[in-house]
Amino acid sequence: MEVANKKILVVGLAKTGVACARFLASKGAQVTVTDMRSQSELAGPLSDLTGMEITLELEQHNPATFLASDLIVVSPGVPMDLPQLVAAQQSGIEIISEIELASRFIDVPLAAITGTNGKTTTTTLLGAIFKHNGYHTFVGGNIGNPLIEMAGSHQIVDQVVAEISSFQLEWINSFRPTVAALLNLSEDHLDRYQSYQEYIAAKMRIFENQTEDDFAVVNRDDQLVWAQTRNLKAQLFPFSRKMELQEGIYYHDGVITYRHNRREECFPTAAIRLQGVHNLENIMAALACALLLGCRADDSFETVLCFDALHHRMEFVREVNGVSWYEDSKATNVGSVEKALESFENITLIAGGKDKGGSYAPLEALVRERVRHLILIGEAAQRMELELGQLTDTRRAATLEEAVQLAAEITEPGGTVLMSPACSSFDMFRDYEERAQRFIAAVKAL
Ligand code: UMA
Ligand code: ADP
Repeated sequence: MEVANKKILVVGLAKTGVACARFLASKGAQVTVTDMRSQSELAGPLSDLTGMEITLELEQHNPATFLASDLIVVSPGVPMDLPQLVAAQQSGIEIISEIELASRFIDVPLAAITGTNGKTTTTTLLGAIFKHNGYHTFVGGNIGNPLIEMAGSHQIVDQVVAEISSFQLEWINSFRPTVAALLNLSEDHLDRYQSYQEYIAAKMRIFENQTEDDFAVVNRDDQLVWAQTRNLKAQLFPFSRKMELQEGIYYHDGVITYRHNRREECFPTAAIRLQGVHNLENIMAALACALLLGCRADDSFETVLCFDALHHRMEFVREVNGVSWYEDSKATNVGSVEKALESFENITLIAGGKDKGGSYAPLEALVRERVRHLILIGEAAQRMELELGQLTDTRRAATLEEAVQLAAEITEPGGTVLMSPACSSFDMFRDYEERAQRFIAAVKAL
């Protein structure tokens, strides 16, 4: 792709915008960056562009600039229905996402992981497997570092592992992973999409440009995922915890079995450190991607055995007076909370935060069976109480610290206090990490 001397507009100036602007300017493009935030709010990102010839349009998105561009590169946080983007699209101007731009400059195999939950865990594990197999591996995407950083660097890379969100898939047109994995689907981001179907359609685009030379690693046990896979062009490579597969990877009776083209590899799971059935799924998906892309079975499984849970994903904090405290701040949707509730009994659940618009009804049975006390915080508290409040002892707390105090008072010895919010954190905290740290501090202070 030739970008030199092209007029390119980068929309959004956070991590993605900075990385795209730097890359495009270094390739000789005429770059303009636009962001709704003010110069003072953007001091950090702007300092990363110091000394570069880049035009800034801040505090507004000028429609004329959109219409005068040869190409527009959109950050994931910018909604598709932004009127200026709609107008530019109608005028036939090419609009792409950062992963689309990056993929045009990547000429090594790309393993891309999506799904509502488990992306970061699976991406991190897969990256570690490739590295242990001796590959120069770049791990990036939604996990935190834009893929375009790799295209712009001079490091040697022979394998890319990318965590991919639905937002990033919105503006692709040739993005084509060698192996793409879809871990699961459940309601999320309904504050951004008009419908659940629209969210699913965005996720499915990860397979859109694959051919029969590529692989689609998909969750055979997730009926919604499986139902979407009928017309994929790539070779289907399912994973399952529930059924034996002739072609694919499955778990049965303490053993993961990988079968591909009459090759079989078996991995006993007893010594794996990652807990929870959902992590078994993440491990199978990562092993499938790795082995399909040429990794050795023994080195790959060695990595799995050494791999610990990432922070803020069902993490043990401490035990106080016979009560175990767990922090699961990264559980920002109902699907992840389901897995957390399946992992414990006799639970005091601290939940709530910024409502993403989905239904809490999928939690009903688990709340009835396993949650003794429900403590609700944040903007979503009222709606969660309406949907779940009649199923168990339900209370409200004004702050996370108050919720921790209340949980300490009412949880019986032998019980588990679990902070697994089912919501994003932005109503009360900077992000899920700050929510996690505040919870940990309050629990340590007990
Ligand atoms: N903005 C505008 N106009 C708009 C909307 C936003 O100018 O109409 C501006 C904002 O003022 C801000 C910028 O656009 O300055 C926001 O950009 P961004 O939200 O895309 O932020 P980045 O820092 O570039 O982060 C993005 C991903 N963010 C989102 O998808 C919301 C990061 O995923 C990702 O790590 C990063 O690119 C690198 O690829 C975060 C995330 O929350 C972790 N992802 C969601 C999730 O995991 O649930 C999908
Ligand atoms: P993502 O990057 O998709 O948000 P993470 O690996 O960060 O995924 O995990 C986010 C939340 O989802 C955590 O609460 C974690 O315990 C839970 N989780 C991890 N893997 C899965 C899975 N395969 N299915 C459901 N929940 C999962």
